[in-house]
Amino acid sequence: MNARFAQLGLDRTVPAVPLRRVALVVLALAAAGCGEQRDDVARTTPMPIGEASPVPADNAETSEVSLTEYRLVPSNPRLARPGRIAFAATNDGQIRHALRVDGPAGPVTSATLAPGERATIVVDLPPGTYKWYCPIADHEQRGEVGRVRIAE
Ligand SMILES: [Cu+2]
Repeated sequence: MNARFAQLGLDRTVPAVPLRRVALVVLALAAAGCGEQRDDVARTTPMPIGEASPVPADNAETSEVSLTEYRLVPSNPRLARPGRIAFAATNDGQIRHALRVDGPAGPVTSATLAPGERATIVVDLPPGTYKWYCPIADHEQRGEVGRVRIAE
C-alpha cells in the first residue's frame, strides 16, 4: 500500500516540476531567439525615426548623401525643387553614423547606420536653408555637418 501511495504521489508531482522547468527553458529560448532576430532585422533594414516615411513618395525628389568620418558628402547641396525630399544616406565610413535634417517641423532622424548600411528619410522642405548633420556623439563638432539649400 505504501509503495502504491508513493507511486501515485510520484505520478502526480514529479512530472509537473520538470515540465514547468522545460516550459520556462523553452520560453527563455524563444525570447532570446526573438531578441536576436529583432537585432538582425534592425541591423539589415534600418527604419527611419520621427516623421520620416520609410518609402519615399512618388513625387519626392531623392538626394543621395554619403556619411563618413567626419563629413557629409555632399555637405552643402542645392536642390532645385521645394517639397518632399527623400534623403538617401549611406554609411561609407568605418563607424556608426546617422543623418538628421532640422526641418521646419522639427528634426527628422534616420536610424543609426552601421558601416555599409543605408536608410532613407523623407522631409518636407519649403524654400530655405536647413542644417543637416550626424547626431551621434561629437560627429557634428568634428565636421559631419552641412546645410541643404532649397531653391524658390
Ligand atoms: Cu557620424
